[in-house]
Amino acid sequence: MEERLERLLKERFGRGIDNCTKIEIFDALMEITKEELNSRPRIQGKKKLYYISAEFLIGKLLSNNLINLGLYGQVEETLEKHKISLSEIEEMELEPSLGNGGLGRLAACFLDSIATLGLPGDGVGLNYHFGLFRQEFFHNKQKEVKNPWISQRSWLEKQPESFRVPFKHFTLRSELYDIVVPGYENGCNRLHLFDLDTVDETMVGNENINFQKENIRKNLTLFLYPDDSDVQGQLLRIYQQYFMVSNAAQLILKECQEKGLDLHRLNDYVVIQINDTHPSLVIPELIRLLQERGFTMDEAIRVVEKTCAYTNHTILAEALEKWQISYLEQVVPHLLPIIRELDARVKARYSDPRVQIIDETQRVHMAHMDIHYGFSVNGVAALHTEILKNSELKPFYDIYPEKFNNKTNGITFRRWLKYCNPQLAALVERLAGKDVWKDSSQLERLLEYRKDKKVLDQLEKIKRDNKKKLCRYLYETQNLSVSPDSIFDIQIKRLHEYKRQQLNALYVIHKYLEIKNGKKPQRPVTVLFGGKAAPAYTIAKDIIHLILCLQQLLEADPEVSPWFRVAMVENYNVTRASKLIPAADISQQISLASKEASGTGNMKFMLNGAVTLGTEDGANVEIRDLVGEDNIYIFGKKPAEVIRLYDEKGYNPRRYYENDPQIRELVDFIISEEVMRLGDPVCLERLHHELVSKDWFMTLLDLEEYIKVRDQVYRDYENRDAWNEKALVNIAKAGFFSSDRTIAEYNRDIWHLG
Ligand code: 26Q
Repeated sequence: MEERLERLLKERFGRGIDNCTKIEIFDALMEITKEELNSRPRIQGKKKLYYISAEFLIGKLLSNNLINLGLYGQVEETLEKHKISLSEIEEMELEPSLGNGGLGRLAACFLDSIATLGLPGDGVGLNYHFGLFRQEFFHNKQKEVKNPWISQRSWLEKQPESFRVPFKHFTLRSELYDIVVPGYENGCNRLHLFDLDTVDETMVGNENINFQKENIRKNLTLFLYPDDSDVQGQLLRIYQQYFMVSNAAQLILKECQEKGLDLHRLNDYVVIQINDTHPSLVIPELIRLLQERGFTMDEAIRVVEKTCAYTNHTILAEALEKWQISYLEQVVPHLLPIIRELDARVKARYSDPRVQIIDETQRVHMAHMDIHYGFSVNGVAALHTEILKNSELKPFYDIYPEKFNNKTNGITFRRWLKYCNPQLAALVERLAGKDVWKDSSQLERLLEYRKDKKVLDQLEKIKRDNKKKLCRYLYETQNLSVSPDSIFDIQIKRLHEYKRQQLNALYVIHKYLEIKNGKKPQRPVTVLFGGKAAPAYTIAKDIIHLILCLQQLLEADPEVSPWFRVAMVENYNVTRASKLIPAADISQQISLASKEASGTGNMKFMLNGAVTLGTEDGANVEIRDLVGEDNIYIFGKKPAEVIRLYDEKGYNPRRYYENDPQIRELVDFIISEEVMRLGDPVCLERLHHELVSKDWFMTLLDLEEYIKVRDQVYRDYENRDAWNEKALVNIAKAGFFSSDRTIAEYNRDIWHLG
């Protein structure tokens, strides 16, 4: 490796390793890695998966690719000889932000596992030039700035493919860029990202993310939609979705035709996984393209419905996509006869208005189309799938019980342990064997050591080292000073009311007031937040504002800051996640029960030895069942009670606010003089009013118990051996949450590849 690197650097820059800049070394390593990637075999098989997704939150790729290629150690050693650390070189890589959060990161973990299991399966998505915005804090508020990530040095490789995508008023010609996806010690698949060569990056100003929504040719792939709360520019979203799926469908048919396959048996050779409803238009588009190739409507429908499978990621009604027919007519009028035909067939069979594709108000329900015209519908955690079957999608479950199945999410252990926590990875390898990277169930072998004081002390030391590293990083990048001797209590995820960062903030207020009243904690605590809010999601931004004001208030208070600190990490992304998670003691997973489909951060924390403080929601339920009540802290109303409260409209926050003086004190602190002095009274008043008069996600309902249990967590932390044992049990039981397991289940129950 050393020779190869030296040779390349000399060739390219005329200098050796010792005289090259970090960016030059990065360039050379990327080139070597690309050569290696392209020399690995493409994974082949009779049947191929196309995982279509509007998001692939892949993160930086250099280290990940080196690990999967088995070259990480060699490169690290070579650089070390020259007193360079691979992590410094890695900083040169820009992180692509091609996803919002969980759904996009899941797609990235899945690609890793699909290739690792040797299954033929490619991802298909869009090449957003700026992806999701970069978050900056300014006057205690979130500011959105554009995030260009494509430079001369990128993993994208231009492909010869190009397709014509027809819209109402014009036809666009696509371009295709591929990113090679290596399996861990296995062959490669690909991520296909479609783009347009007419996209004009100069449409976007320097210090903002504004652009004209009209000129599709110039703006189609500029940005990723920052979630569902941005109601502006819905037409552009439809343009993006159709562009993505038309290209995907044409690519699929082209690959089949090149192999000389009989399209009437498409489902023997192809399976399409529809990642949430964002790619749902692939169903009518594929039907249209098959009709162009001589199929009757009946024939086309018959084969498409055996080819497409749908994954649901949410039960929030407001996040389910429903498009006005009039909007679709303005963008893709040629799909409407097909969508109307699909709807007519449903209406002829079922009179229940809840299962129609086109409703009385002329909106097209994308999920309904997927369920009627796909062969599989899956939820992403056991509880989530049960809620889909028994309430959210019950009328569909009654019609098609055989289509419904659960696939509990997972994460790739290569990135979320081996790469991000090398010390723990080494200990795990030593205790459980090197096979863990391919067989995650081996982690259970750690259980033998649950009473082994030496191992428990090693765990404690590794955690402290990771905290120290994080402290250094936070200081260098954001000028935040926190102490590695404090408890690290972390909530990192997109800002959303249902995820309840506001509940965490109310606890911070509780602790602040307690310390001001002379009650100091036994040990200092550092509360870390991280997460972006959708630019149009006002209350989510108000919650960020509150957290940042609290950070400033506590920081400036010499009575409080030695004991209790709060910090919000700027621009939370995959890179920052991989630094925060290994340093966590406590993992905050406090969504309102029934609302978080699964969560995957919860799994990453567990794998890295953090203990969960969470509600009975999403995959937290499965974590609890695996580790047992002693090794997790569960609080709050249960899913069934919450669902009942919604059904009966039985929750009124004002009752809690008025009847419980402690709750009132905490909520009113949001608009206290201390906080109002630091912040924007409009935002703080609005948040206060929201909590008292609406509180749609029932923060106040769980507040009292949350405080009680969280206080208990801090007390239990003081019994260091017992706590380290909890950490060990969490790591040992995390094997189930490997995305290799998830993908093996998708393949066994849905895809049937190879
Ligand atoms: C919808 C319409 C218009 C514009 C944007 C959207 C949109 C964009 C992104 C809707 C939803 C998303 C993202 C959803 C998401 O990330 N869901 C998460 O998926 C994870 C993986 O399954 C789960 O673990 C999380 O519980 C779930 O919240």
